[in-house]
This record gives sequence, C-alpha cells and structure tokens, in this order.
Amino acid sequence: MSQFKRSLITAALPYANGPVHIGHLAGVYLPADIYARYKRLKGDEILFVCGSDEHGVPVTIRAKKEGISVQEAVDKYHALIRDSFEGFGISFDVYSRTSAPIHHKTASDFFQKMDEKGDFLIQSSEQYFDPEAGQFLADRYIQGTCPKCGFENAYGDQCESCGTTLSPAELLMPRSMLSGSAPVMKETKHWYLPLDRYEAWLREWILEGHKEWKPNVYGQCKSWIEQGLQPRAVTRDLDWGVPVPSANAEGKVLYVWFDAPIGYISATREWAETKGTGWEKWWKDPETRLLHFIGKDNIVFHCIIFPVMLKAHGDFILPDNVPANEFLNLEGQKISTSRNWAVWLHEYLNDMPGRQDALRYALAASAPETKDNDFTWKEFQARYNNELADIAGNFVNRALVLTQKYFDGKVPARGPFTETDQELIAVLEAAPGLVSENLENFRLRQALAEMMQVARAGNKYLAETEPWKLYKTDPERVGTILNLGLQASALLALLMEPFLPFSAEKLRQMLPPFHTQWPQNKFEFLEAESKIGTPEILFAKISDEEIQVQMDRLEQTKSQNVIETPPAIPAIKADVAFPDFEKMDIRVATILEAESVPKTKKLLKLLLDTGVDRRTVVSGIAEFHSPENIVGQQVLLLANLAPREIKGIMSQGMILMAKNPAGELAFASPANWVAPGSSVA
Ligand code: B3M
Ligand code: ZN
Repeated sequence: MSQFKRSLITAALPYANGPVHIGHLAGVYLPADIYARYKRLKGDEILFVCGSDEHGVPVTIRAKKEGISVQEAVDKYHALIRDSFEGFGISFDVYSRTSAPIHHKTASDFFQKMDEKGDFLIQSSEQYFDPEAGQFLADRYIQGTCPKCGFENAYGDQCESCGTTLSPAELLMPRSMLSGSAPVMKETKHWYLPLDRYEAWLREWILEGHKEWKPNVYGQCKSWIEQGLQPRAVTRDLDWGVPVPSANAEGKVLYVWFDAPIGYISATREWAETKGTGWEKWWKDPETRLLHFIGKDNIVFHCIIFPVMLKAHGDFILPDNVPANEFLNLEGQKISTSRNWAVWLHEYLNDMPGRQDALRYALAASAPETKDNDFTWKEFQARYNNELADIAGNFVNRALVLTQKYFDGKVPARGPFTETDQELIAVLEAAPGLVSENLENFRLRQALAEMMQVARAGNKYLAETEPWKLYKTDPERVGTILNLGLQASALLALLMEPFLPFSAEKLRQMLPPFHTQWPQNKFEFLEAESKIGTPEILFAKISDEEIQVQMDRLEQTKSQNVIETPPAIPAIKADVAFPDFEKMDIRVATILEAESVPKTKKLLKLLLDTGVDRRTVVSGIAEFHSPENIVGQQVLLLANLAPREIKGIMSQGMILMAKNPAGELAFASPANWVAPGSSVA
C-alpha cells in the first residue's frame, strides 16, 4: 500500500522569453498531463500546477531585442504559452506566473526565513560592472573573445561557438552589452546557498533513499554529488526579479533559479485562494507525494538545489520522484530557438486545427524517456494514419456502423461466449492493469502501446468474426460480437483519455453514456438497448499535402540558416630543406609597449623584450588588436629577419601570427608562459 494519500504534480515553469515548441511538449508537459489525467480517472486526489518563469536575464534580453518593457515581454509570452498549453489540452489545475504578487511574496518570505535562520553564507566578490550604465553585469550581458577558440562574441557564461562553459573573468577583451564599453571589476555582496553542507544528507536521501529514480536522473545526481558540491550564489545584481528582502540589498534580486521552483508553491497558493481552500496540505503533509516533471537540463535544480532549499527552510515535503526526460530532436537536428529549428505549438494549432491528438500521439509514442529521440513529419504522418486511423479508428467505426445498421443504433444483448470472444475478453481484462502499471512507473510509451493493444485486438476480432457475413443466418451471434465490440470501444475511450483526450471525448459522444472512472475488470460499460450516437470518423487521415506544408516550412528555415561558405584554405607551399628552416631564429618575446603608428590603419609599433635585448618591431596587426590590450602578451618573433624601415621606423624582426582564411590575425604564442628568449624549434 502506498504511503501517500494525494499527489502534487508539477511541470517545469517555461521561461516566458519565447513560445513553446514540440520539444517542451514531448519532454515535460505531455508526460505530466498524461499522468495527471490518468490519476484523475483513477479517482486519486491530485493537483497539477505550472506557470510561466518570468524572471532571469534571458527575458530582459528578449525585451531589449523587441524594444518593449520586460513586463510587456513576459505578458506577451505568458499569454502565448498559456494558450498553447490550453490548445493542446494540458490540464493544469492552475497556470500561474512568477511576476504575480503572490509569487513575489511567497519567494520573498521563503528567502527571508532562510536568511534569518542563518542558512546562507554572505560573501563579497569582484564582479564586472559597467560604469557607463551604472550596473553590475549578468554573465549574459558580457561579451568578449573566447579564450579557447578565439570566437569574438562569446558570452560571459558560455562560448556558443565551441561550447565551452566560461566565467566572465575568463573572457578576453570583455565588453558590456549594455553600453559597449569595457567593464571594470567591482566588489559586490551576495547570498550563497552552502550546498556543500548538505552533501552527506543528499547522499543518504538520493543515493541510498531513491534508487528507484530513473537511471538518467539518479546518474546525474550521483555525478553531481561525487564531484563535490560548492556554495551557490542565490542573489544577483539586477533590476528584474524578486527583490532581496534584507537591509543593504539595494539593487539585488533573487537568482531566477532560486525563485522559480518556489513558483510551484505560489501556484498552489493561488489555486487554493481561488478555491477558498488551504494550500498547506499539498506542501507540508508527508502523505502528499510531490512529483516534478522536467527536462534533463533541469535535473540538478530539482533534485539537489530545490530539495536543499526545502530542507533548509524546514516544514516542507521533498520530491518523491523526478521523472526527467531526455531531449527531442527535429528531423535529425537539435531543436534550436535561435535558428528557428522547431515546431512551435501555437503555429501547429493554427496550421492543423483539430489535430492536437495526432501530435500528442506521435510525441507520446516516441517520447524521449531514456534517450534523445527524433521527430520527423513523415513518421508523424505514418504513425497517425497507420496506427490511429487504420487500427483504432477503423475498429470503433465498424462496431458503431454495424450496430447502426443491424440493431437500429441500440446496443445488442449478448449471448454465450465463444473461444474467440474469450480471447478478446482476456485482452480487455488485462489492459487497464498494464496501462496503469506502466503509467505508475512513468513509462508512457509502453502504456500507450498497451492501450493500442485493445484497438488491435478489437480490430482483429471483427476481422475474424466477420459479423457482416453472419447477420442473415445468426443475428443473435452478431449481437454478441457487436456488444463486445462496443464494450471494447468504451474501454478504449477510457484508456485513451489520458493520451488523446479530444478523441476520447469524441468517441464518448458516439457511445451511450457510461462512467468516467478508470476501468475495473468488468466489461459492462454499456447497457443493452441503450442508444449509440451518430458514428463519425474518429481519426481523419493526414494527407501528404498537410505534411508537405510543414516540411516546406522547415526547408525554408534551413535555407535561411545556411552560413556563407568560408574562404578556402590555401594549399601547402613548396618544400624547404631543413638547413634552410634552421636558419630562422624564432624566439619567445614579451610585448612591453604598444602604440599605433600615426596615419596608418594597420600598423602598431611594439617594444619587445626578447630576453636578449629590447627592440622595436612594426607589426601589421592593428585591425585585430588594440594597443592597450596586448601589453604583456607573449609572442613568437622571427628575430633574425633583416631589419627594415617601415613608415620611418626601423623594425627589427617580425612577429608570427596565425592568419585564418579570412585574413584575421591571432597571436601564435606559447601555451604557457615561458621565459623571453626561449627558442622555438
Ligand atoms: N524555466 C528552465 C526551463 O524552462 C526553467 C524551469 C524552471 S522550473 C522551476 O528549462
Ligand atoms: Zn569558444
């Protein structure tokens, strides 16, 4: 027997910095919705909460790009996201938002209590500050050259060219995205959550206590814990977010990942207020089972950081399971918002009205449960047409149409069962348990497949019994067959509901009224003589043209994404003999001084320490390197190049630069500091 009385189901709060796409639906919202709908049918007490995550730097950047205020930006995307979910039948009990006053209060109180109890470390550190804008800079607001690959527009937290995770201090030639000026280091104070203090507890709670978590989730937690946990800053210098409720915290807000999960609590409170009921049993009663549905990139926040917050704060229950999914790719490529490589939910709803279940089916059937998965339009069409339309749709349609034809639209009575009937009954009897067991263990794909077994068995049953051939000679037998066929259709309507709620409802309308509880093992949903509705096509096929529209749209995106072909790399020059190479004296030197050569665009005059002497070299690098940034830089110098006069300056040697096919110059220098004068051979 379960120790739980009720379940609180949360789905990750989507960032309100853009619309939601099929990857979000497949990984988080659809699995959560299927589970929630199933639980409701079972009659379990559940609450399903979500809302928009409206804080953080990405929304402020989005607002800037669109030239609107941050509040306007989140208002816009909150509405778009909320409507997309509603369009797909995601059955939240509440869809809240983190800019709501109730959230600000809940998050603020939560922080304050922890602060008063001394749960935080408060530490000062140096961070980049934009003196022109008068603001500290979030990592995303600093750009500069990546120290790993030289990409010039790397962000303070990551280089999008080579993928390296960075900290702002590592960027070369940093510049503020607010003013374009060079930021300066300035001291600032922040609150840190000392995760390291909870390491032993986390080991016990997760590694010992939750071995049943999905392997991908358990594995990620284990590796985080084993790498050693560090205190994490939970405040930021920013003017958008929940203000830090403490004296001397002006200009500081809670870090978005601190306030966002508290959003689950705020959403619960908002729901309770509108219902005039209490919220606390959902969060404080150990008989409540807390479940977080998320994507794999959110695992650490839901399995480690939020639980530590809940534990430190005290009074709250902890998540009992975190069924995180992997990612969905689209036509073999990673879904990407910036490259517009996605199927946007609001566009789908627009392009294919009434086809929500087609997508729900395709996504549930190939949900990225244990590994990343691929969505293709062709497979989407094939699955829907060959499975839903040809099997499930065909089966219920035949049962209904034949009932109409032979029994005047009334459910016929049934007589004794044959062996074939018993075979079908065995499938029907097993199905609810099989679907149930898989759903309870978050195996949606298998649960869906078990549901489809009913349709398959029903279809096969009608094909084998061929009632249309029997009516003339044995109408009673036909009555039994159609009665069973209709009972199986009713069972299907129930089992389908979590996955395909729109079609389940449509099917229900074609059948006589029957209960809405998760089926028990008795197949008498429909009473004999009760009247069926008008049979309609349950799953109208998807045409090639409909698919072509979608594929064309992606093709167009693809052509917009083609980057100009890079200039060709020149061929290798003719051989040189080793003695010729040896004549060159290449040394490590350090730049001591640098200045532009007047009236030139390209030239810098450099003073070098060669270890042997100090000398002047004129170098054509000014387009790529400014004098103030290169003092101290180590370079390779062809030291015995015959001196020559350039713009009236005697240049003694030549600095070796790496030149890419586009003609851009980067220093070729030793990977580690070495004494000037070291030779290169
Ligand atoms: N907004 C990240 C995401 O959408 C974040 C989730 C918050 S859940 C508390 O992936
Ligand atoms: Zn890089």
